[in-house]
Amino acid sequence: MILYGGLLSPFVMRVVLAARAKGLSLPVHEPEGGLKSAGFLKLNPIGKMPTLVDGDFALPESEIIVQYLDEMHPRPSILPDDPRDRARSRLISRLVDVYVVPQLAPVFQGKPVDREGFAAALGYIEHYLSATGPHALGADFTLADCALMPVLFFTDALNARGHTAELVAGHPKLAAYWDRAKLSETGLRMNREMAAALEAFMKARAG
Ligand SMILES: N[C@@H](CCC(=O)N[C@@H](CS)C(=O)NCC(=O)O)C(=O)O
Repeated sequence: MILYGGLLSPFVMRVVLAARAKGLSLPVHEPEGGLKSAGFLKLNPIGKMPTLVDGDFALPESEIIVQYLDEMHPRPSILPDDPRDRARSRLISRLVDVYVVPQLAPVFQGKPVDREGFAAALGYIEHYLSATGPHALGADFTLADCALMPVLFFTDALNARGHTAELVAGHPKLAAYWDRAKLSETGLRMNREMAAALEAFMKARAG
């Protein structure tokens, strides 16, 4: 299996974290010729990362890729056993996609952070987080952590642009979660990889 994409993408990192948690080896490669090349569009007509290639099967969309990996390699599962916790895990991932990521996108286009909108999106996550941790839903590392940790990287990395770390600090469960998660082995590795990818992105953009 190969995952096409770059580690700065929170969607790519979601899949990478899930694969690591499951003990799967999943090399990540930037697509040769880029996301909009004819060759890549044959694999994924949406022209976005991540795209998983497993033999003759190519699959887009981070959430669907994580589900595929989980069904192909069921143990350890990336979802909790309890149906309500499973639903909560999927919900946090959905909330990240629908409410948190759209708050990050304008910052990459040089626009200011919508502090009110960002705080509201983080508030939705806060509501569903475990009060005890260590992970998003409690004892087990799940899909919710895979979705959440990469976007929390950006709240630190982009703090200078919009005091986004302060917005996290305004949500006690989320702040405590992120303080723990970023010091975990998984979090330290992820932060190193995303920081290196962000630096490379900024350098390339500066020309
Ligand atoms: N819903 C998709 C979102 C994927 C996505 O937007 N990826 C971005 C990188 S973070 C991308 O490939 N952007 C390139 C483009 O839109 O041209 C998923 O979960 O995989």
